[in-house]
Amino acid sequence: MMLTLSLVLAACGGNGDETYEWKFITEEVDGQVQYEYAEEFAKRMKDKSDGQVNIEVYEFGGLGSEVDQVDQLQKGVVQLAIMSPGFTGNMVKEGQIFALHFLFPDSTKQTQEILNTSEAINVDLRQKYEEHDITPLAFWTEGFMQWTSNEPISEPSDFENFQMRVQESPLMFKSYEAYGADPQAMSWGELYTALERETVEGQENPIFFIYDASFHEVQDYMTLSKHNNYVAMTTVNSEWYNGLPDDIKEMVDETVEEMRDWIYDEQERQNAEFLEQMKNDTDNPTEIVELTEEQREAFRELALPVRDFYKEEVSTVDGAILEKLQEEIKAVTGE
Ligand code: 6CS
Repeated sequence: MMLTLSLVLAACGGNGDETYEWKFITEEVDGQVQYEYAEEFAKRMKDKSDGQVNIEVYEFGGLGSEVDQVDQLQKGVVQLAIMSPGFTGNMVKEGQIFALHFLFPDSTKQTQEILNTSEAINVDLRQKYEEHDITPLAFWTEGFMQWTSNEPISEPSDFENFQMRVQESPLMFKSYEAYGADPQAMSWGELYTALERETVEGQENPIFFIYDASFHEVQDYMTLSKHNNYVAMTTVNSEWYNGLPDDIKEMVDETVEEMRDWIYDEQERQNAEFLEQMKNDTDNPTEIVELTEEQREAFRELALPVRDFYKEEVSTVDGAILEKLQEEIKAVTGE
């Protein structure tokens, strides 16, 4: 009887004296959005647990490339990770949905609302990740993606044979091939040098990242294209997460929920502040060009058929996740 009782207690709640030491990796460095998320998450968990949960946050670089980090989460070397779906493109094929240009609304707020509530993403896509021991607990935007280059980009023909850096996702290749570009995959750790040496001619990222990673130093133009949103995921090792005592797991879930608004405001702030800094950086002048709606439309037209490619060639469930997501997007935008 006593034994049964203690087994039940062990399954339901943490032992009050027990301490937990977890590792949380991010794909960014101190100050950048993902890293700030992990630091704030760690702080909240420590406070809530009265010091029982200690999370060590790792900057990008120390534990290998972004793809290496995916492997470390799967193996449980680390328990938590902020992960960009682009780096799981060759494994969780459905996750490449976020590589489709002009899919989400032209509003980060509405995009975040969809990311928070979508069943296609939070149930169906989550399941696809769980097949690979990765549980995404939240999906969130780091802001609109923009292009940088050394020549202006105002129409698709400007991408003709353009060496474009992308992440490890076949669908990102497709998206840029649709504009006539020649994409190449690499880690962002190698990107500054590649741009400097002109191994690649351009890249896409949110403004805060372009400025903080100093890509503007080795690029002359930033095109405000808003062709996509940068989506990141808060992920945990599935087996580890499912084995947590109930009270500790609830604390994790609650903190994930609290972080949604917190990180939304953080990325808004960083993207706005770094845009101003870039405008005022006379040592490294960058010409900032905003595409008109008409100009964006020309890219959009070429991007649309990539959705069929996703449904027919990429998706393992005949595009069902994309179809559901498109309905959910319509419900939010009313279009
Ligand atoms: O371009 C990249 O690969 C990087 N960009 C961001 C915004 N975060 C991390 C990622 O690895």
